[in-house]
Parts: sequence; C-alpha cells; structure tokens
Amino acid sequence: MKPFSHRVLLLLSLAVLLGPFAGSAHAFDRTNEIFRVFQFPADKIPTIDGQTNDWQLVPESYVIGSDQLVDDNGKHRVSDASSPRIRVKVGWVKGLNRLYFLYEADDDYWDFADPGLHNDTFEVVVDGDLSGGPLIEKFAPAKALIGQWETYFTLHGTHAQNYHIFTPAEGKDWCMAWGPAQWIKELPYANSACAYPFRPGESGHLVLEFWITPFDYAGAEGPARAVESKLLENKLIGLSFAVIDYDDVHSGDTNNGFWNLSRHHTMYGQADQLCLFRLMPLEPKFIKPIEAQWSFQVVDMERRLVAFKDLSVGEIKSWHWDFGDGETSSEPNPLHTYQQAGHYVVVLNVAGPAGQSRRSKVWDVAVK
Ligand SMILES: [Ca+2]
Ligand SMILES: [Ca+2]
Ligand SMILES: [Ca+2]
Repeated sequence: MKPFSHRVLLLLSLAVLLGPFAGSAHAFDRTNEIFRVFQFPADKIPTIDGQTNDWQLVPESYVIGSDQLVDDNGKHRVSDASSPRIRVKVGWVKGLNRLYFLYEADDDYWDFADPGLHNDTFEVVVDGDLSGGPLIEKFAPAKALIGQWETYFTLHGTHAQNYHIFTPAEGKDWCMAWGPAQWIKELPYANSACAYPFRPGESGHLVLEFWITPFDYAGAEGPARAVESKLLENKLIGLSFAVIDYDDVHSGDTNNGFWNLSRHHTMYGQADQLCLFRLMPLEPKFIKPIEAQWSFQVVDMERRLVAFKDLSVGEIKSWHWDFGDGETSSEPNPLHTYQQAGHYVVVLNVAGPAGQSRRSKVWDVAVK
C-alpha cells in the first residue's frame, strides 16, 4: 500500500501546483476532449457544391452531433425535438491553410426570409494559432480608452475570426464575417455552397459545405498585411461553433435557442473560451507503406552548399542520394557542396521493410 499512498500524495501535490493554472483566463474549454479535424488526401479535396458524396470517406468518429452541443442560454434542452438536429464534419488538407466544413441540419422551421441577422445561423469561431484573447470590440480593454468604433477597426482580426453563416442565405451574402475585414469571406479565402429543398417556414434537411482560411492577423485594411494561420499536422487550433435557431420570422431579433460546442456563450467574442481541435494525420488507409520525399535548402550560395532533408513516409532502413553531379551519399539528411554552377537532377532512393521508393526532382536544386 505504501507506494500507492506515495503516488496519491504526488498527484495531490501536482494538483495543488497546477490548480491555479487550470483556472486561468487562457484555459480554453472542454480540454479533456480534443476534437479532431480530418485530413483529406490531396486527391480527395471536397468540391464545394452542396453535395455530400466527397465527405463519405470521413469516418463516423469525426462527426460532431447535436448531442455534443450544450444549450448555453438555458432556453431549451438539447434533446428538444424542435431544435435543429445537426451533424458537423471538419477537415483540412496538408499544404493548404483552409478548414473545410460539412454542416447538415434538420429543422422543423427554417427561418431565412429576413434580410438582417434574424436567420437560422451556423456560427463558427476560429483561432488558428491559439493566441486566445478578445475578438469582439466589446471584450477589449482598449474600448474604454479609444472607444467602441476605433476598437472595432483595430481589434477585430487580431486574435480570431467569427463567421455568422446563414442557413440558408437567400438574397444575402452567405455569411456575416464579424468585423471590418469583409474580404475574408470571399475567394481566395473562403467559399461556400448550400443545398436545401424547403421554403421559409417549412421543415427539411439542409446541407452546407464551405471552407474558411484562419488568420493570425486579418485586418480592416485588406489582405496585403494579413498573416494566414499555418495549418500543420498535429497542430492544435481553437474552434467552436454554435447553432442559432429562429422559428418565427415575426419574432424580431430574439432567437429560439443557441446551442454551442463551447459551454461559454461568450466564445463568440473571447477566443480563450473556444474548444481545442487537432489537425489529424492521414488515416492509415490513405498512407502509402513507403514513399520517398525530400526537401532542400541552399545554406550558402557562395560555397554552393546545399542541405538536403529526408521527408520520406514509412519505415526507412537505407537512403541513397544521387546529387546529379556524380556524387552520392547514404546519409538521411546530407550536406553537399557542388563544385560547379548549374541545375541538377537529384534523386533519393529509400528502402525499408515495405519495399523501395524513388523521388527525383528535375532542376529544383540550382546553384550559381
Ligand atoms: Ca461536395
Ligand atoms: Ca489567434
Ligand atoms: Ca429554425
């Protein structure tokens, strides 16, 4: 029993030490469950057409359904049959700074005739670099110093983005991107398509398909100074979404329910109340057992010194580099000095238990 008691004591000490941090302002929400963003293979990127067939390869385990949402304003129970029943899949593609979404919803009353904010809505908030922080002027400390509207133009886009996506949008833009940077909802930064058979006031099934670009900074002045969030495998991002339900076109601005993935209603304006999502690796069935790949960097052009980096997939037991100038190496990540200016055909051959693979790059490597 003694070692066990010691362990308990150690855990208790850790809990006391970590306690103050666990409750800090930058806690994020539901951190005991990290939601997953499916990685699409590059040859299976969804087409934004309102058709769901290109999402069928996403395993069911990635789906976030109504049962995961909480009613953060206490108006309805999640199990309420009159609330929209939803299914959400989130995806990404290695090499693209885009988040893809498939949103499917069944509602008993689709409310979308009004030209304003009163519209059944899917609200998405994303913080691509987990900076946390306020994203709406009303939560910014600067508001007291420089006023609401000056803050609106300086603050929005510095921490996270908020998209009110109208489900569906008829005679209006597909979404309201909250803040002055309206360019973020247009190509080449976003795209959407929606398919539905119903008219205002009717029930039915809606399919919304879209992608957005998360930004570390997306300012009012336009994309020239903007910084896209770099999406990398296994990276954690902040993300939450909410379903805002209206069931009566005449009810003014009062919505019927607000179901949220975060348990904090104010996640719409405070990025550290978002949930954590991980950009997942490819599912095993989409990974080749062995595939050669590499990158290079000219370290010193005067000495024609080039660093090569192995990026091969699978278990690799041997490497064979042909630098294109008659020289070779069997190191995984060799440094090589070229004697003459030129562009070269460089070939990496790798071998392992699953077989062998070759990757050549024609004239990519050039020195002067
Ligand atoms: Ca599609
Ligand atoms: Ca951020
Ligand atoms: Ca509705």
